[in-house]
Formats: sequence, C-alpha cells, structure tokens
Amino acid sequence: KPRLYSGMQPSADSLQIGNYIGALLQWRDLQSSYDAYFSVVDLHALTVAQDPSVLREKTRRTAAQYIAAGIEPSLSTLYVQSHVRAHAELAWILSTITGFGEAGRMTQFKDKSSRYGQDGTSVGLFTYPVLMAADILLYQTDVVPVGDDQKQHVELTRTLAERFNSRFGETFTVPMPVIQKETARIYDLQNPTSKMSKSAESDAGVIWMLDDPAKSAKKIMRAVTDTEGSVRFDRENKPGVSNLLTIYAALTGQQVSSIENEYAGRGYGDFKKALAEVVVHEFEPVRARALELLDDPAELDRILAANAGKADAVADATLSDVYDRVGLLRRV
Ligand code: AQP
Repeated sequence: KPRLYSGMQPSADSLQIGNYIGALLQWRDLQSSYDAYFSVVDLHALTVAQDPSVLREKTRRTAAQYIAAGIEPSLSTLYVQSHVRAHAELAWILSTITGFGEAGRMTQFKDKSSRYGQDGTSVGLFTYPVLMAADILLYQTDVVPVGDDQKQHVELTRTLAERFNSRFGETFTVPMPVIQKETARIYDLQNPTSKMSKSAESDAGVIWMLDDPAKSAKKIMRAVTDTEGSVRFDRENKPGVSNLLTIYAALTGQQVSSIENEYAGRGYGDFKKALAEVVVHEFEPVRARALELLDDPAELDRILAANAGKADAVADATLSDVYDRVGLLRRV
C-alpha cells in the first residue's frame, strides 16, 4: 500500500468542525487504501507559547478525537510526534540543507509572525516547515493530504528531499501533496471570509467537536448571513450562507445544488435549524466516544505507546540511513 502521512496540532481542548471536515473525514476514508500515519504534532504546537500543564491533556484530547472520528488505531499508525525522537533529529539535519531565504518565503510564517511580533515569534516558528518536512520524509511518505494553506510546506518538503537525494544519494521518497477541494474549507461563522481556526480570537464563530451540542446549535442559529434571504451558494457575495451550505453538504454527502433546491423559497431560519440538527446528529456520537476514551487515559496512553513503537521502527531506519549518508560517525 502507498504510504500516507498527516497530522494536527494539539493547540486547543477540542478540534473544530473545519479540522473534522477538512482533515479527519478524509483521513477516515483514506485509511483503508493507504499505510497511513496520523500524528498529533505536539512538537509543532510548541512553536507558540503553550501552558505545560494543559498541553499534555490537549494532546490526549486530540488523539481521542482522531479515534472518535473514525481513525482506527489498529489500522492506521496513530501516535504522538514527541514519542518518536527521530522527528526532532531529522529536522536538525534537514535544517542544515535549508536556505535561510527559502525558509523565509513561507507565507504561513509571514502571517503568524506578523501576529506575534518580532519578540513573540520564536525561531521554532520559523523552522516549523523543516520539522514538517522531517515528519513526512521519515516515513518515506508517498502522499500528504493537506489543506491548500499547507501546500507550500509540502513543496518545500519535496525540494529538500530532492536536494538531499542528489547530494547524498537516493534516501527519501519524494512525496505528493493531495490538496483538499476548496469546498472542504470551512470559514468562521461570525467572520465567514476567514478560515475557522482552533486559535480564533473569539469562539463565537467556531463549532467545537467536544462542545455541548446545544451550544453548537445556538452558534449556527446566530451565524452571519445576508439580507437576500435565499439559500444559494455564492462564495463571493454570500460567504456566510455559502459556508453553511458547505458544512451541510460535507456532513450529509448531498450536493450543494440539491440542498439549494430543497430550501428554495424558504428562509434562512428553516435552513439553519436543519443544519443545526445535522451538526448535532453528527457530533453527538463522536463527542460521546471521545469522552469515553478520555475517561480511561491509561488505556489511551497504551494505544498511543503501541503505535509510537510501530512508528519508531520505520523512523529509526530512515534516520540511521541519513546519519550514515551525511557522514556522522556511528556509535559502536
Ligand atoms: N477551517 C478549516 N477548513 C478546512 N480544513 C481545516 N483545517 C484546519 N482548519 C480548517 C485542516 O485541519 C488540519 C489541522 O491542522 P493544524 O492543527 O496543523 O492547524 P491549522 O491548519 O492551522 O488548523 P487550525 O484549526 O487553524 O489550528 P491553529 O489555530 O492551531 O493554527 C489541517 O489538515 C488543516 O488543513
């Protein structure tokens, strides 16, 4: 089976519906056709300030939500990034073949660093894409399903793999990005031109996977729309309604056009109410399963440890090959 790698940061207590629709649902569908590696990328989360006492819990919660959303830990390798030491070690080696200017061109860094300012921006945030390259290359990954915001990082990963291979000999598989459809991008319900995000300043427009469903339903009823009154997809002129249509379509598997037909001539109230029901229906079992898993953290930790063991074996083989090729002396 071709190998697939993807991950998410444990940067909040709960994942949001954009993570679910844009990533988890696709991972769930892809996991049987690929040898899939899904990581909770806690080392990446450290690139912005985290409270140590809660980071651990967020990591567990993120892993529980992967499983609750249908990622099978017996089918896929579901593990915590920091459990596999090779990630940080390979990132160091790759950083030595990455140009400073090359890393400086990453648009996500430009966006995030402008948010945090010169002093609040860590060197780790700057080298984030190099760590991501290490994540992917360690497993000789063939495909990386990502949102279009991550496409540039996968391009850098390809460049680094090709550079390493040509300088030191064939070592890495050069991965292909699988970019999700634009329709899989979910926007903030209160600010429907910006992407819904775990770290949004206000959570009024964010639907959390682990929230009380009644609260999520209320947020949908209050979602920003427009004054036209017709349920019609038009991203440019009707971003709010279009976003709600995207969510509805993604969760029901219906075509946007058939939803438009169903709600033709009916108001936004009806449509929102139906969407709220769809969301509650989808997340009730996911939430219950995640909370059940979190009730037994020892069992969850055991699953994660077993999977880290599987990941270790593959990652160590790549790393020792890399160490040999760049000329590091073997410890005997
Ligand atoms: N709004 C979204 N619509 C569709 N897909 C989304 N993803 C995130 N937000 C949306 C996808 O979820 C995965 C999570 O990646 P991440 O945790 O590394 O961080 P991110 O992309 O930056 O997601 P967030 O929620 O906005 O997190 P923070 O606030 O921590 O930065 C990726 O596959 C992403 O495409």
